[in-house]
Parts: sequence; structure tokens; C-alpha cells
Amino acid sequence: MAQYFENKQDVERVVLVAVHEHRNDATDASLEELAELVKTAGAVSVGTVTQNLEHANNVTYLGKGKLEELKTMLVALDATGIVCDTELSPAQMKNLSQILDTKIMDRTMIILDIFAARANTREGKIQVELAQLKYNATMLVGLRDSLSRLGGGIGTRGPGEKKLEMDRRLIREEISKLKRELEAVKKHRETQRKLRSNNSSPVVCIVGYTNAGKSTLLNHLTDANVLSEDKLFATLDPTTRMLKLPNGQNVMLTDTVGFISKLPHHLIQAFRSTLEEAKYSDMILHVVDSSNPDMDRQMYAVYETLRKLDITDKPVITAFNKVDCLPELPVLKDLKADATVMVSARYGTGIGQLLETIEAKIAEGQVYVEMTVPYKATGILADVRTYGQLLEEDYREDGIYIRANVRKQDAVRLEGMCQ
Ligand SMILES: Nc1nc2c(ncn2[C@@H]2O[C@H](COP(=O)(O)OP(=O)(O)OP(=O)(O)O)[C@@H](O)[C@H]2O)c(=O)[nH]1
Ligand SMILES: [Mg+2]
Repeated sequence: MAQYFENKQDVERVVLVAVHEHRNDATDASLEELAELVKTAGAVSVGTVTQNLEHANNVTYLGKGKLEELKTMLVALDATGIVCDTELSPAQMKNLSQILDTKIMDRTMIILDIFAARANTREGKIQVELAQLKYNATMLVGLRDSLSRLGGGIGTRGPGEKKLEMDRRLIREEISKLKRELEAVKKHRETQRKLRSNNSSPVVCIVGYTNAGKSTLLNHLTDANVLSEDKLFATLDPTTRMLKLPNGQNVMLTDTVGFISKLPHHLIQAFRSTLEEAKYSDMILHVVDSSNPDMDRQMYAVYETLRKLDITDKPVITAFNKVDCLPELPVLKDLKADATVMVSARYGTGIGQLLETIEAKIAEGQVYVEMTVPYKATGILADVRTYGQLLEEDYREDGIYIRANVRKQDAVRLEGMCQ
């Protein structure tokens, strides 16, 4: 009789572990999200353990009895590791590893793993590697003896086993090297940004919780062809495309990495230049998955991340997406937004209204001019057409009479030329 052996090493079988802290009712939603993260990272969740505690135990994360229960469960479920829904301290990591004798992972490690698998560009890869090394360096403190169980997360991506063997000095050296490389890439990005802001259309940055539909929206509005998937963090690297609004005006639309609750601190630091894409925009388009029961918490996480990145002074348009999934249209509110629109990026519902809202918000940053531009200076009209709206042009003897909405800097230029 043929025998079939499953290669259990191929797929990690993990038990999800969370502490239900006093009065924190977001634990269940957070655990569901952790299950999605684990799936995206390529592992299978085989069970869940939660414990109600005032605070997580700072030595062992769970209480003693719960740990015993978990130990038995690990054997019964043939699990290869656990994933805790938090960022464990080095001490918790070490103690859990000794008590449970299994691979210990946490939410941060899983997110880092996903980012490592998703990074495509040089910048993305350096940023992930930097975040992973910093995370590992933190964990290395007092952890030398349990190194074999540390890091790596699901699969062997990113710096992998090789770098885990490096001692802290080597890690520090590697971190400085990566930082220098990142600096160089960042300079290049900043130069590009400058070019864009000097002579380009208004920039609208799409932000939102991961899986909200940001890339789908960019694809619908332009033919960007960005990968959109029912997976967390499908997009890591920013993509910018030109969008022609119905009034003829062009805007640059940027899609970038999604946010998530408890976005690891090291990732925020390493990914600052990517995450900060919104900082250099004129307006923020906040995409929300309105079919997600956890929508409010997700919106909160987005605004919290923007706040951490010091992005608080931009006009915000919130697009409540995936309305095709709602049985009836509820009244959706976002008190932090300047305007809200209901859309379905997949089916194109509400897109007309979204574009009108973008037009209206951009108009608020423009000024209306009525003047006669001398024939020798008519070159500037190309800019008026591209970056503003030319409402009327009349060829007269002394020049072209125009009525237009223009960017403030173009109005200044126009005035200078018409004197
Ligand atoms: N039903 C429905 N599904 C949508 C809609 N918009 C996006 N989706 C789906 O939602 C999933 C996530 O879409 P993406 O566009 O990849 O989301 P994202 O915000 O770019 O996600 P990340 O890049 O992972 O942060 C995909 O499976 C899309 O097909 C919509 O309007 N309706
Ligand atoms: Mg995306």
C-alpha cells in the first residue's frame, strides 16, 4: 500500500495567541486580522488561544495556567509555532520559547515577513531589510542562546537565517550600510518630488487601510495596471499616474502602501519616505472599505498613522468604497474629512461624483483670473491649461483675453507678464 507523507516543514501550522486586555473590545477584530496576515504570509492557523487579563504578563505574555493549556494544544494540533497578536518584548520571546519549546512569532514579525515578500524596488527592499535588522537587533538583547528560534518568521525571506547568525556588531554595521544606501535612494526620490511640485499638476495621494481598494480605484481612474488583490499589503511601492478630470485639468494620483493597526514602529521608521508620500501631496484621498464591520477602527488607524507622520494639514476626501457589498446604503460619516463620497471602485459607482468632489477641492486652492495676456507671453497658457482651467479665451488685438482658474503661483506669473 502506498504511503503518503506530508511534508510538514513546507507549511507552518501556527496557533494564534492574544490577550484580551481589560475593556479592549478590539481583540477579536485584531485576531481576525492576524489570521489574514498569517494566511498572507503563507502559513495556516490551526487554533486560537485568548486570555482575559487586566494586562498582558510582561514576563510570559500569558498566565501560567494558560501556558500549560497552550502547550498541550500545540502537541494536539501538531503545530509548528505560535503567533502572538502584539509585539513581544525580548524577555517574553525568550521565556515563551523556553516554556513552550516551539517557534515564537509575533504580529510585527509576520508583517515584516509580508513586506519582505512584497518589496519589489530597491528602495522597498532596503527599507524592509532595515526594519527586519532593527527588529532582530532589539530581540538579540539577552537572547543569544535562543537564536535558533528567533527571527525568520514564516518562511526564510528577507535577511533570512544567514543574517540572524551575525552578532550585534555586524548587525549594527549592516544597519549603517543600509541607511547610507537608503539615504541615496531617498535623495533621488526627493529630487523627483521637487521636479514634480515645481512644474506639475496638483498631487492627490490615495491613503487607506490595507485591502480597502486603493489600487483598484487607481486602476479604475487611470490605466495604471497596479496589482490589486484580496490580500493584505498587495502594494508596497508607490505608483503615480496622471488623471484628467472632467473639466480638463490634470492631477497626479499616487497609490501607496496601506496602513494597518499596530503598524510596527521599525517599519514606520524604515518606510518613512514611502509612507510620507502623502506629505508632499496637495490633497488626500482616503479610501475606506465600508463593507468591513471593523471600518471605524480602520479609519482611526489611518488617521493615527497620518498623525504619526505629521500629516494633518491636508484637505481630505473620504471615499467609502465597496458600497456594492452593502445591502442598503447607510449614512456613512467621517468627521475628519472635508468631503465624503460613496463609491465602488470595482463597478464604477459614484466615480463621477468623486471626480467632481476632487475638482471642487482643488478649485479651493486656486484663484480666478480675468486678464489679457500679451501675444509674446502666451506660452504660459499651456501651463494654465495643464494645471488649471481655461474657462474662456478670446483673441483680441492686444493679446488673448482669458478667464481662468489657475494655481496661485501661475496667477503671480501671469500678473508679472501682463504689466
Ligand atoms: N466588492 C468590491 N470589492 C472591491 C472593490 N474595490 C476593491 N475591491 C477588492 O478588494 C480587494 C483589495 O483591493 P486592492 O485594490 O488591492 O486594495 P488596496 O487598498 O490597494 O490594498 P493594499 O495594496 O493591500 O493595501 C481586491 O480583491 C479588490 O478586488 C469594490 O468597490 N467592491
Ligand atoms: Mg494596493
